[in-house]
Amino acid sequence: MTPVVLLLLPLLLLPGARLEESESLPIEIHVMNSVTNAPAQTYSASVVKGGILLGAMKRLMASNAGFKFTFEENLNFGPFLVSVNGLAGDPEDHTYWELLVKTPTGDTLRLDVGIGCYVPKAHEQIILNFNKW
Ligand code: B12
Repeated sequence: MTPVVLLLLPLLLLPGARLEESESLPIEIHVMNSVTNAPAQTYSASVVKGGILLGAMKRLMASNAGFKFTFEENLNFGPFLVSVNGLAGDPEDHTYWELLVKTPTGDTLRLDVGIGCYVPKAHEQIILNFNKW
């Protein structure tokens, strides 16, 4: 073993010196449509503790659970959610995907940031709601 490895070995063996594994928090993603009132779809997803909603959505899409979405980068505010499960918002129709969250206490709030900035908490229900502005 090289002297460097020998020096680092005690650090690696100390429990406190190990890197913490990222904790995964369960969340739900609901897809709703306030324009047509189509039945809602619910997906179980997970987000890394402190991680952004976009990451949870990408992971859910990659898991082939039947959920897909697209987004566009906005220079000022980051990713803008354009379509969910093949349905896209359309500025001409004044439709868009609204972001809501139902907290464990039952309140439904409108997110004040987009999917690239919102950090979900454990057991939150994220609602992607097709709506009109
Ligand atoms: C009008 C408006 C909308 C309209 C835009 C449609 C349209 N074609 O006009 C609609 C209703 C779609 C909308 C939606 C949302 N909005 Co908005 N919106 C605005 C507002 C009042 C004016 C934007 C504008 O016309 N600017 C003038 C034009 C000329 O500039 P522009 O760069 O081309 O504008 C575009 C972007 O602003 C973009 N846009 C609008 N909102 C958002 C939000 C996000 C996260 C992104 C990435 C882009 C984006 O759409 C505009 C038109 O293309 C701003 C307030 C502000 N001060 O800018 C909030 C604002 C940008 N919106 C905001 C938010 C939070 C949202 C939502 C996330 C709300 C929600 N919970 O659903 C959603 C986006 C969800 C998604 N699908 O990703 C926040 C963003 C804060 C942040 N740091 O992320 C702002 C700053 C308001 C605020 N203070 O809370 N919004």
